[in-house]
Amino acid sequence: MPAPQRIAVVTGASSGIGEATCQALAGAGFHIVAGARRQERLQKVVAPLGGEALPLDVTQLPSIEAFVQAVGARHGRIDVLVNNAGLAAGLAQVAEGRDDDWVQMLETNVLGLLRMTRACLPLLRKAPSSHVVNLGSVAGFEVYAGGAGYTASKHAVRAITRTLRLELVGEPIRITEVAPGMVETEFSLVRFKGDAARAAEVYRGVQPLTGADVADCILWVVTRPLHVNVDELVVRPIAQANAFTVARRS
Ligand code: NDP
Ligand code: 8X3
Repeated sequence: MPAPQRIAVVTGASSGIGEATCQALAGAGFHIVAGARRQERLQKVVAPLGGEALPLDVTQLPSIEAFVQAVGARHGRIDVLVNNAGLAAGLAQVAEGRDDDWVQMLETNVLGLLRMTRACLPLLRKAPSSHVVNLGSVAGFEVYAGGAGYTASKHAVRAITRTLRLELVGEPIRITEVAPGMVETEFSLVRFKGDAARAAEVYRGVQPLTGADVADCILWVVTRPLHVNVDELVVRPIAQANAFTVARRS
């Protein structure tokens, strides 16, 4: 009997790294279940891949529960969970920081990832072997002025990933943090609340990573032999040495 198609759940799949990850994993034979808030965008991503789009707002516990319940009812297990949904909101220093920005980043990047992982664990345990990939960032081990809310959230992703590694050891569940540097997606447009000129300035004079570059890393970690756990993978553009040291062409 042929092995059943492996199920990959990708959060935040309506754009950027999540969208590219759906494409990369579908290309490797996974059945994709994609979640995000923007359903029209999500449908456009999964339709050509033969995948499924389900509404998901990781800041809302009932939304997470409905999403995971639907995956369980349809597939009975999860082989790969990519916790990708996330965002930065603003670049204000702490003295001028906005509560709603901090709450949104922490609710999405930290609580959303924690709650999504907890909800998916029973289905990850139903697969013969499974894998959780968390999207961290170089902001998970570096800091920069104006980044306190975001860097705190990505430091937390790093801590959660390492904690899960301890808690899951002995089970056939791999756990990886993929930590990219600068990737040109809708990330900066979201951070600067639709200010396209300010977002474009982030990538001026440099060739950033693309969502596909990061998806390639995710594909690589999940396709290693089952006894190989890539604990963390840091990837940046060649022109970026750390979060704020970037060689730009004039
Ligand atoms: P994008 O803005 O292009 O994509 C973010 C995705 O997250 C969207 O699909 C968005 O979908 C989804 N999302 C946001 N909030 C929620 C929510 N509450 N519930 C469900 N989905 C949500 O940015 P990226 O692709 O760059 O970001 C993906 C991940 O990569 C993030 O975790 C980010 O922190 C991380 N990262 C990005 C880097 C970069 O330079 N771009 C570098 C390092 C890490 P929707 O709005 O439809 O819900
Ligand atoms: C995104 C990278 O440097 O903008 O996670 O924080 S950075």
